[in-house]
Amino acid sequence: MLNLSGKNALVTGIANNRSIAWGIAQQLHKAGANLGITYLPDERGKMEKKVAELVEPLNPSLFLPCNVQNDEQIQSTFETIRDQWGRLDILIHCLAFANKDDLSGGFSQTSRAGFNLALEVSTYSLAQLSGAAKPLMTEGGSIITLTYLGGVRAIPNYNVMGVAKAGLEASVRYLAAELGPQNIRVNAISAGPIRTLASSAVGGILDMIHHVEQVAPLRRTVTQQEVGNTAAFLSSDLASGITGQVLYVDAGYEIMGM
Ligand code: 0WE
Repeated sequence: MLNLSGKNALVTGIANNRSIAWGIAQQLHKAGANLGITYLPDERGKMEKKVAELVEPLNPSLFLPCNVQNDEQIQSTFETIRDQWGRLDILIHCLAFANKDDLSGGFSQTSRAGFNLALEVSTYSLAQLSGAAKPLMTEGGSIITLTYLGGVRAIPNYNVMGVAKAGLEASVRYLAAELGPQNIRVNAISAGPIRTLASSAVGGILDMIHHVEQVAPLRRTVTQQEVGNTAAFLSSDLASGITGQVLYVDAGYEIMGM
């Protein structure tokens, strides 16, 4: 049986009850993990309140602000983990951002600033958080990130995010090679399209979901819970031989040619 009791897991990227990170946090909790949750702080503290209320039933023992564009917040997050937990076992990276303007029209029109922003938040942050987690994963560990097929294929409008995800998947391989000797595994889950806060802001997402429902072998999309179950598996000792991989949780869509 899948058992994460005694394991300390940090989950990033929960924005609301549709977040894939929320599906992951729920499944890690169900498997018995001790949770730390980070949120993206805003000026009015609205996000802090909203995420705190949402995660309360999971009894997180840490609840911390962490904007990956802010080095002090990252440092303070991992200092708190060291002081309060002593050790980290599981790091869940569910962070991405691009300017909305850069998720439509021509990729060749992406600005330098928009390109840098998307890769800083969506790609560099995995290396950054993994580097901070490394000294705390003293008994090995599991690092999991979320990616999307648009990192491997040209998907209309995904544009700069596709480049960011290609870099993210390469980062998974380099991090797996670096951290493997310390028994830290690094993998990505490539989720099929799901209606979330991020995807709902994208024009045409419902048409994409409809297309997946016609074409995917399972004739449906996947749920946050299914992604969460896969993350729980990859976090557990059941996946002790798996590192550097991109695992598709997409109802089979990726294998199809037509
Ligand atoms: O990775 C993603 C979402 C990425 C994303 C979405 C937004 C919308 C709102 C990153 N940044 C922003 N910034 C915003 O201001 N997905 C896999 C979901 C997604 O996003 C798409 C998709 C799919 C699927 C964008 C274009 C086309 C398809």
